[in-house]
Formats: sequence, structure tokens, C-alpha cells
Amino acid sequence: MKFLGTLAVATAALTLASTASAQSFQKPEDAVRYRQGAFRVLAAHFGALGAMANNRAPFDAQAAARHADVIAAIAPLPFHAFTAGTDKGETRARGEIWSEQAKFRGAAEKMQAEVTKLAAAAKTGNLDNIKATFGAAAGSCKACHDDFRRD
Ligand code: ASC
Repeated sequence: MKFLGTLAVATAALTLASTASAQSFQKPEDAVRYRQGAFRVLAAHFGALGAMANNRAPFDAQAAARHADVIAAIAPLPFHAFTAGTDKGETRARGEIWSEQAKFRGAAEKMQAEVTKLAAAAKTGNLDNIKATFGAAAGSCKACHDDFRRD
């Protein structure tokens, strides 16, 4: 059952990701809004899980696993929306996203790998396992912000 559950989440995430990659945006602002929305959802769930990982909120194993699954499913989505010409307007995206594509994609993939580990850890229902993987996941968010997001 556990395996089937994992498979279902993985399949849902893959479906989401391939749907999103097929997506095109009418206007550059639409892509900017899309990725900002995805990051906002990520931050909300990451913050809620982080509060538990850092003992600022009581541990609820089921809620933690749900947060981690949402994070893992949403994580690929914003990266489909850094399309050409979306470096202008109401965005903190730095030009390096486009001038250092390989580095940016690498940082995005690193984040997705870390949140996948975090989701696996959260499924064990053990807070120590979550704590053991949360730091690297948070670090992968921060690394990308440091290099590719304006203050
Ligand atoms: C969050 C959030 C981020 C990351 C980052 C991790 O919850 O909104 O941007 O974690 O602070 O270092």
C-alpha cells in the first residue's frame, strides 16, 4: 500500500510536470505570475513543514507528509515559466537565469532532488528523519535565491 501510495504521488507529480512543460504563456507577465504563484505555494508548505522541523510547531506526522508531498509535486513547476523575455517587469529574477542556464537548471534540479528526499523522509512519520533532510532542502532554496534572485 505504501508503495502504491508513493507511486500514485510520483505519477501525479509527473503528470503535473509534463502538463506544465507543455504549457505556453500568452504574455510574459503570465509566466511571471505563474512562477510567483508556484513559489508562493512552495513557501507556504515549506514554512509549515519547517516550523515542525525546527520545533516551532507541534509535530503532526500526517500533515508533515502532506506538506512534503505538495512541495515535491510543485517543485518542478516554476522552472517551466522562466521562458525567454520574462526577465522584465515585476520580477526579482536576475539576468543570470538566462545567461547561466546550465547553472540555473542545475540548481533547480538539486532543489527537486532534495525535496524528493524530504518527501521520502516525511513518509516515515519520524521527525528526526525530516530534520535530517530539511536543512539540505532549505539550503537548496537559499543557494538559488542567492545566485539568481534580486534582493
Ligand atoms: C522558505 C522560504 C524560502 C526558503 C529559504 C530556505 O520557507 O520561503 O525562500 O524556505 O528561506 O533557506
